[in-house]
Amino acid sequence: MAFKSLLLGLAAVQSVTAHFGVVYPEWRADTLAAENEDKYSQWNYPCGGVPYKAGNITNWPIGGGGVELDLHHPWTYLFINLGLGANTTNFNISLTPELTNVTGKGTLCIDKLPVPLDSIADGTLASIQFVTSGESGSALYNCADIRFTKNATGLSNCSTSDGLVMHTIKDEQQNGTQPSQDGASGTEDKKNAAGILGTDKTVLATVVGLAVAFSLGLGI
Ligand SMILES: [Cu+2]
Repeated sequence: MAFKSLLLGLAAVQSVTAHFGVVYPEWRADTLAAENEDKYSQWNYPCGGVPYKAGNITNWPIGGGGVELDLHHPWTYLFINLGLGANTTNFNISLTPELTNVTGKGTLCIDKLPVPLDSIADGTLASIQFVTSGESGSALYNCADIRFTKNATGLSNCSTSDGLVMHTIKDEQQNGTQPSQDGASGTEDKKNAAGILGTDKTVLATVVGLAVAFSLGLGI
Protein backbone atom coordinates (compact mmCIF):
# COMPACT_ATOMS: atom_id res chain seq x y z
CA MET A 1 0.00 0.00 0.00
CA ALA A 2 2.76 2.40 0.96
CA PHE A 3 4.63 1.34 -2.16
CA LYS A 4 1.59 1.99 -4.30
CA SER A 5 1.07 5.47 -2.93
CA LEU A 6 4.76 6.18 -3.48
CA LEU A 7 4.32 5.24 -7.13
CA LEU A 8 1.18 7.34 -7.43
CA GLY A 9 3.07 10.20 -5.83
CA LEU A 10 5.86 9.88 -8.36
CA ALA A 11 3.37 9.79 -11.21
CA ALA A 12 1.69 12.94 -9.90
CA VAL A 13 4.99 14.77 -9.64
CA GLN A 14 5.86 13.75 -13.19
CA SER A 15 2.50 14.73 -14.60
CA VAL A 16 3.31 18.42 -14.81
CA THR A 17 6.97 18.22 -15.72
CA ALA A 18 6.75 15.56 -18.41
CA HIS A 19 4.48 14.91 -21.40
CA PHE A 20 4.99 17.13 -24.44
CA GLY A 21 4.31 20.59 -25.76
CA VAL A 22 3.41 21.89 -29.21
CA VAL A 23 5.21 25.10 -30.06
CA TYR A 24 4.22 25.37 -33.73
CA PRO A 25 1.61 25.51 -35.07
CA GLU A 26 0.27 27.01 -31.85
CA TRP A 27 -1.58 24.40 -29.81
CA ARG A 28 -5.18 24.83 -28.72
CA ALA A 29 -4.12 25.33 -25.14
CA ASP A 30 -1.09 24.86 -22.97
CA THR A 31 -2.00 21.48 -21.55
CA LEU A 32 1.16 21.49 -19.45
CA ALA A 33 0.29 24.67 -17.59
CA ALA A 34 -0.53 24.28 -13.92
CA GLU A 35 -3.68 26.39 -14.26
CA ASN A 36 -5.00 23.97 -16.92
CA GLU A 37 -4.23 20.84 -14.97
CA ASP A 38 -7.80 20.38 -13.76
CA LYS A 39 -9.35 21.19 -17.14
CA TYR A 40 -7.28 19.21 -19.59
CA SER A 41 -5.36 15.96 -19.70
CA GLN A 42 -3.04 14.89 -22.48
CA TRP A 43 -4.20 11.31 -21.86
CA ASN A 44 -7.58 12.15 -23.42
CA TYR A 45 -8.28 11.29 -27.06
CA PRO A 46 -8.37 13.01 -29.47
CA CYS A 47 -7.06 16.39 -28.30
CA GLY A 48 -6.31 16.22 -24.60
CA GLY A 49 -9.83 17.40 -23.83
CA VAL A 50 -9.22 20.81 -25.37
CA PRO A 51 -12.08 22.00 -27.62
CA TYR A 52 -11.69 23.33 -31.15
CA LYS A 53 -10.59 26.97 -31.37
CA ALA A 54 -9.68 27.18 -27.71
CA GLY A 55 -6.57 28.90 -29.06
CA ASN A 56 -5.57 30.63 -32.27
CA ILE A 57 -5.80 29.28 -35.80
CA THR A 58 -2.42 29.27 -37.54
CA ASN A 59 -2.05 29.85 -41.28
CA TRP A 60 -0.21 26.79 -42.58
CA PRO A 61 1.12 26.16 -46.13
CA ILE A 62 -1.20 24.27 -48.45
CA GLY A 63 1.37 21.66 -49.50
CA GLY A 64 2.33 21.05 -45.90
CA GLY A 65 4.22 22.98 -43.27
CA GLY A 66 6.57 22.59 -40.38
CA VAL A 67 6.04 21.67 -36.77
CA GLU A 68 7.96 22.31 -33.59
CA LEU A 69 7.51 20.11 -30.54
CA ASP A 70 8.90 20.21 -27.05
CA LEU A 71 9.50 16.62 -25.96
CA HIS A 72 10.05 15.69 -22.32
CA HIS A 73 10.33 11.91 -22.38
CA PRO A 74 13.55 9.92 -22.99
CA TRP A 75 12.04 8.58 -26.21
CA THR A 76 8.69 8.38 -27.89
CA TYR A 77 6.84 7.12 -30.89
CA LEU A 78 5.39 10.10 -32.72
CA PHE A 79 2.26 10.21 -34.83
CA ILE A 80 1.04 13.39 -36.52
CA ASN A 81 -2.40 13.31 -38.08
CA LEU A 82 -4.53 15.75 -40.00
CA GLY A 83 -8.27 16.23 -39.80
CA LEU A 84 -9.97 18.39 -42.40
CA GLY A 85 -12.73 20.82 -41.54
CA ALA A 86 -13.68 22.93 -38.59
CA ASN A 87 -14.08 21.12 -35.30
CA THR A 88 -13.33 17.71 -36.78
CA THR A 89 -12.79 14.71 -34.56
CA ASN A 90 -11.72 12.53 -37.49
CA PHE A 91 -7.93 12.70 -37.81
CA ASN A 92 -7.75 10.21 -40.63
CA ILE A 93 -4.87 11.63 -42.70
CA SER A 94 -1.44 10.57 -41.49
CA LEU A 95 1.39 13.06 -41.90
CA THR A 96 3.85 10.50 -40.49
CA PRO A 97 3.06 7.44 -42.63
CA GLU A 98 6.23 5.66 -41.54
CA LEU A 99 6.36 4.58 -37.90
CA THR A 100 8.42 7.31 -36.30
CA ASN A 101 10.56 7.12 -33.20
CA VAL A 102 12.17 10.12 -31.57
CA THR A 103 14.97 9.53 -29.12
CA GLY A 104 15.97 12.29 -26.74
CA LYS A 105 14.33 15.23 -25.01
CA GLY A 106 14.08 18.82 -26.09
CA THR A 107 13.04 20.71 -29.19
CA LEU A 108 12.13 18.75 -32.30
CA CYS A 109 11.79 20.68 -35.56
CA ILE A 110 10.32 19.10 -38.65
CA ASP A 111 10.74 21.56 -41.51
CA LYS A 112 8.04 20.19 -43.71
CA LEU A 113 5.38 17.55 -43.30
CA PRO A 114 3.99 16.96 -46.79
CA VAL A 115 0.20 16.75 -46.97
CA PRO A 116 -0.76 13.70 -49.06
CA LEU A 117 -3.75 15.33 -50.74
CA ASP A 118 -3.96 16.58 -54.30
CA SER A 119 -5.92 19.72 -53.85
CA ILE A 120 -6.79 21.72 -50.79
CA ALA A 121 -8.62 24.99 -51.28
CA ASP A 122 -7.05 28.14 -49.93
CA GLY A 123 -8.63 28.90 -46.57
CA THR A 124 -9.57 25.32 -45.72
CA LEU A 125 -9.79 24.83 -41.98
CA ALA A 126 -8.24 21.79 -40.37
CA SER A 127 -6.64 20.54 -37.19
CA ILE A 128 -3.41 18.71 -36.59
CA GLN A 129 -3.34 16.00 -33.94
CA PHE A 130 -0.05 15.15 -32.25
CA VAL A 131 0.19 11.78 -30.57
CA THR A 132 3.12 10.44 -28.59
CA SER A 133 3.31 6.94 -27.21
CA GLY A 134 5.68 4.78 -25.26
CA GLU A 135 6.10 1.04 -25.49
CA SER A 136 2.91 0.32 -23.55
CA GLY A 137 0.72 1.79 -26.28
CA SER A 138 -0.96 4.36 -24.06
CA ALA A 139 -0.72 7.75 -25.69
CA LEU A 140 -0.68 11.48 -25.10
CA TYR A 141 -2.58 13.92 -27.29
CA ASN A 142 -2.42 17.58 -28.29
CA CYS A 143 -4.01 19.43 -31.18
CA ALA A 144 -3.34 22.60 -33.13
CA ASP A 145 -5.87 24.33 -35.37
CA ILE A 146 -4.78 25.53 -38.80
CA ARG A 147 -6.03 27.24 -41.91
CA PHE A 148 -4.44 26.06 -45.18
CA THR A 149 -3.13 29.26 -46.70
CA LYS A 150 -1.32 30.03 -49.93
CA ASN A 151 2.09 31.54 -49.21
CA ALA A 152 1.85 30.95 -45.48
CA THR A 153 5.29 31.50 -44.00
CA GLY A 154 5.56 28.39 -41.87
CA LEU A 155 8.17 27.41 -39.33
CA SER A 156 11.05 29.75 -38.60
CA ASN A 157 13.86 29.97 -36.07
CA CYS A 158 13.60 26.38 -35.00
CA SER A 159 16.60 24.23 -34.19
CA THR A 160 16.42 20.66 -33.01
CA SER A 161 18.12 20.01 -29.67
CA ASP A 162 21.49 18.27 -29.65
CA GLY A 163 21.21 14.53 -29.24
CA LEU A 164 17.61 14.39 -30.35
CA VAL A 165 17.19 11.96 -33.22
CA MET A 166 14.13 11.13 -35.28
CA HIS A 167 14.02 7.78 -37.03
CA THR A 168 11.47 6.05 -39.18
CA ILE A 169 11.25 2.37 -40.04
CA LYS A 170 12.13 3.36 -43.60
CA ASP A 171 15.34 5.06 -42.41
CA GLU A 172 16.29 1.92 -40.57
CA GLN A 173 15.70 -0.25 -43.61
CA GLN A 174 17.61 2.06 -45.93
CA ASN A 175 20.53 2.66 -43.61
CA GLY A 176 20.93 -0.99 -42.77
CA THR A 177 19.35 -2.75 -39.85
CA GLN A 178 22.51 -4.45 -38.67
CA PRO A 179 24.40 -2.21 -36.26
CA SER A 180 27.96 -2.00 -37.53
CA GLN A 181 30.94 -2.56 -35.26
CA ASP A 182 32.49 0.85 -35.67
CA GLY A 183 30.40 2.93 -38.05
CA ALA A 184 28.42 6.00 -37.14
CA SER A 185 25.16 4.29 -37.91
CA GLY A 186 26.01 1.58 -35.40
CA THR A 187 26.51 4.17 -32.70
CA GLU A 188 23.26 5.79 -33.63
CA ASP A 189 21.44 2.48 -33.48
CA LYS A 190 22.63 1.94 -29.93
CA LYS A 191 21.35 5.34 -28.92
CA ASN A 192 18.00 4.58 -30.46
CA ALA A 193 16.23 3.41 -27.35
CA ALA A 194 13.11 2.18 -29.09
CA GLY A 195 15.33 -0.01 -31.25
CA ILE A 196 12.53 -0.75 -33.66
CA LEU A 197 14.53 -3.25 -35.67
CA GLY A 198 17.60 -3.36 -33.48
CA THR A 199 18.95 -6.74 -32.59
CA ASP A 200 21.82 -5.32 -30.62
CA LYS A 201 21.98 -6.37 -26.96
CA THR A 202 22.68 -2.82 -25.83
CA VAL A 203 19.48 -1.70 -27.45
CA LEU A 204 17.57 -4.55 -25.88
CA ALA A 205 18.94 -3.74 -22.44
CA THR A 206 17.98 -0.11 -22.89
CA VAL A 207 14.47 -1.04 -23.91
CA VAL A 208 14.09 -3.32 -20.91
CA GLY A 209 15.44 -0.58 -18.66
CA LEU A 210 12.99 1.91 -20.07
CA ALA A 211 10.16 -0.56 -19.74
CA VAL A 212 10.97 -0.89 -16.04
CA ALA A 213 11.18 2.90 -15.69
CA PHE A 214 7.86 3.34 -17.44
CA SER A 215 6.17 0.65 -15.41
CA LEU A 216 7.27 2.49 -12.28
CA GLY A 217 5.56 5.60 -13.51
CA LEU A 218 8.77 7.48 -14.23
CA GLY A 219 8.61 9.81 -17.14
CA ILE A 220 4.92 9.34 -17.60
CU1 LIG B 1 4.72 12.64 -19.57
